Amino acid sequence: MEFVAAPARLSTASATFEHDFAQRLHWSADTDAAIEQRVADILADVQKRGDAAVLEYTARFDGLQADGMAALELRQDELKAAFDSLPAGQREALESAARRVRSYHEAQKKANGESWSYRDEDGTLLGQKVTPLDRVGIYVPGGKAAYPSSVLMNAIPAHVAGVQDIIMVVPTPKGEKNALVLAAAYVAGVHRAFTIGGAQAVAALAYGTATIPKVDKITGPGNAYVASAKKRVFGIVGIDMIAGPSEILVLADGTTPPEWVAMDLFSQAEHDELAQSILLCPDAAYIDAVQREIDRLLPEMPRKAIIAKSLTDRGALILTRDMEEACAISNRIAPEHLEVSSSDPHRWEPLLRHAGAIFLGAYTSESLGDYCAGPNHVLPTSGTARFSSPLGVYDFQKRSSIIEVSEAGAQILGKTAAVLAYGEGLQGHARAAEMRLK
Ligand code: HSO
Ligand code: ZN
Repeated sequence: MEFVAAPARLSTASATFEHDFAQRLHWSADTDAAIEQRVADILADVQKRGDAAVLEYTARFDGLQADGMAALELRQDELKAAFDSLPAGQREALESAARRVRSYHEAQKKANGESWSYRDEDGTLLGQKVTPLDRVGIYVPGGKAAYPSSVLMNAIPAHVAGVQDIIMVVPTPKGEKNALVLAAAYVAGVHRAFTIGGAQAVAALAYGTATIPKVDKITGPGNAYVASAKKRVFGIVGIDMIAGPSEILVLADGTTPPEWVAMDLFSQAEHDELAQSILLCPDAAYIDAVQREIDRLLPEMPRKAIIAKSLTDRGALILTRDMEEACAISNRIAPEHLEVSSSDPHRWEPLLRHAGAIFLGAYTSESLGDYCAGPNHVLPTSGTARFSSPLGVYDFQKRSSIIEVSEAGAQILGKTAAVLAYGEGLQGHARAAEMRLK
């Protein structure tokens, strides 16, 4: 079967641009009512029956029969054995990626994850104390999206934050374990791991069962059932974000070899038929060259069916008037990954405000960021980069305000507080402040 990847060709100079652009970018926020109901039922059942319900769903949905929950736990020696079983090349790659991801997140913690305080002139101390979460759950998808790199990207920032108990869950259909996922858990320092998945795993982590400890926050990607379950348990536990299909936007000035750009578009298109790959460029001949490379390279790709569908249904090659306009459109899209494929990327970077991660220069392929550059690959999608940030150490920390009012400080603050408290009709508040006045 022959596959064709035909991304939409748009031009900002065209009279129909706004309409065509809106159609391409459209995100359906529809949720499937049937999935919602099934997830609600599973959550309620796990909350009520605990381990017994988790065992039943795991047998039913994953075809994994176990006598008891103990059989679904992956012990540390099994994680280590998985690591030892890998070829040396894979072991080294995992360790070197983990090292770089760790260094990046340690720098992140230093820069914006430390406690701080200051004293007023009257001796009053004010500050903020940063503490790690006690226990987090990391959801790792099984099946076609079982990514060991995602184990590193979730567990390492948790570790760097100082989380003492990192619990991983990974669906393991028919009990077939993914050695790379287990090995990544070992390298990243996951404390406990269970071969469970789906809404039942999210429920077990959120409510706790006799075997699965209740966590404070659940992070990690998952399918529609997992996403729905995470939304429903939010409030009982924290969650990171609800990640949509991958996206890449390449902003090109026409100086990068077009085959590099074509392959970068493929790199996210191959994740998912719903993934979105977009090229913005002011040079029409260059856009033609990229399309030629797409046609030439596609037949070589093992995932050509997914790539062809993703590019044809959701992809776009957009001709802009100039690079400034390309930057403005990129800001409107707020992509998950933004490549500035230019000989002068620092000229454009100041114009770029909304993106999960910005990759500067022709050598910075997005795929390096997915694995080993260092920054996190869990990023806001579907335009949410307008208001949210990459997964980071800060997602595994929380902040407490610190207030220590001196005797002198209480004389001033007490009067202000009392006035406002009487204004709100709250005597107790006012008098608590006034009692401390001399
Ligand atoms: N690009 C994906 C992450 C990933 N890529 C994992 C390869 N493996 C999400 O942004
Ligand atoms: Zn990727």
